[in-house]
Amino acid sequence: MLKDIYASVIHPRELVAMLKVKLSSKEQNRHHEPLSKLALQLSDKAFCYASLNKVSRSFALVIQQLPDKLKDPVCLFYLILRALDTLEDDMKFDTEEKLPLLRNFYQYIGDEKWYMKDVGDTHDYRMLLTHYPKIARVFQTLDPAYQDVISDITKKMGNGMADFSVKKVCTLEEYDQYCHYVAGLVGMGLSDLFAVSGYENDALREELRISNSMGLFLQKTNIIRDYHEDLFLGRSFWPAEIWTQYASHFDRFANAPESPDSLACLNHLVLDTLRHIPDCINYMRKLTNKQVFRFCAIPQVMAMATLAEVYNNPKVFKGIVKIRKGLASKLMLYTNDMNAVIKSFKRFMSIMIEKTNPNDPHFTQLQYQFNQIFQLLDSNSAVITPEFKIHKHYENTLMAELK
Ligand code: D99
Repeated sequence: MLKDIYASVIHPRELVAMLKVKLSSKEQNRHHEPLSKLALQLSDKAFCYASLNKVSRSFALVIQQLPDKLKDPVCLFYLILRALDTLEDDMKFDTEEKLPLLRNFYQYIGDEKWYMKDVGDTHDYRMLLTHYPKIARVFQTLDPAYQDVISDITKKMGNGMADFSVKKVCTLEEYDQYCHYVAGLVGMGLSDLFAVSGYENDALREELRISNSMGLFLQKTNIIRDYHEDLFLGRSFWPAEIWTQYASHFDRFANAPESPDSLACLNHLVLDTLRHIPDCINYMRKLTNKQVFRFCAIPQVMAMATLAEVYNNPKVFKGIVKIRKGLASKLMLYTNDMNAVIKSFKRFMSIMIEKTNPNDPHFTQLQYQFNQIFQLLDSNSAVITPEFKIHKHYENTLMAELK
């Protein structure tokens, strides 16, 4: 926190934003006791929101933006996915035990007799599974239409996780498939929940590709950012089809963070992630409810800020690169409409353009992708104009370089 305050000395507006977010979140995270103690004191629903606060405070803040009717279904959706993710992450299970657990978990999400002791890497994740009956009881209070959406996504995700727990992510197709299972399905499930609530159009349920992209953009950004942590944990989600072009072993990048090959690999993964941005813009453009919009847009602009931070940044290979807390707070407070999203996306795209190394092997594709996104951000229509027009912004940048 102190580091963040120093950093915000040169960003005074971010200090204001940080304080506003801190004060606004006061009433929510009044729970400083451990979840084990809270579990005995709180009602089932209060325990669910206390768990959410413990597991991801910023997401708990984002969920507060939702209309009341959607808060509980989305909170339960998130907690149930976290419970499934905790089962997947726990290395104590051997495969023949873990596979049925993942594939069958969806059958227990409303079962108040189901729980698991001592599963999960941290106290808070262990508490989710130890006190799962409290989550199950709140799940039972949800409208059956919400229950059906959550159970359907949990079933598909559990099967997908089981499929990938016995194989590595190698090809780009497997990379997209894995991210579909763990994140794309979340985007699709949310489109269903938004439609069921009536706050968004039923047609959103048919928008599978752009709903999927909403999850893939966030997941792929996290996977790039988490290189060092995942290497340390002995796992990796970077597709071998990409990184083996730049190194013989995955830990090579950690040993040579500044090398052109390491940065070229990192930027290649960023290029693959940029591909999903047009779908995300088109998805956000379809939203009609302002609160649903904020719930969807805040994580997108935060991911965009993270992508700009990790791009061409050797620090990714040495530790977790996070955006300043003050910047995150500002994005959380001011991402109110599509114009704010367009402004933030342009800001972070420009940062990436400035950081682009002309000697990067993917320089041309990167420029093309940046240009496509700029055109889409400037156009009011969702369709990208066919001919490859050099965008005004580019002309200036390229002209400057050519001089
Ligand atoms: C997620 N994901 O927000 Cl996918 C998970 N933070 O990143 Cl219900 C579950 O957003 C649900 O602490 C929703 O660094 C989401 C996405 C989402 C999606 C599609 C449409 C709308 C929203 C998250 C949750 C955490 C999150 C916390 C983050 C800072 C920004 C807010 C942080 C996406 C997933 C599945 C990739 C983890």
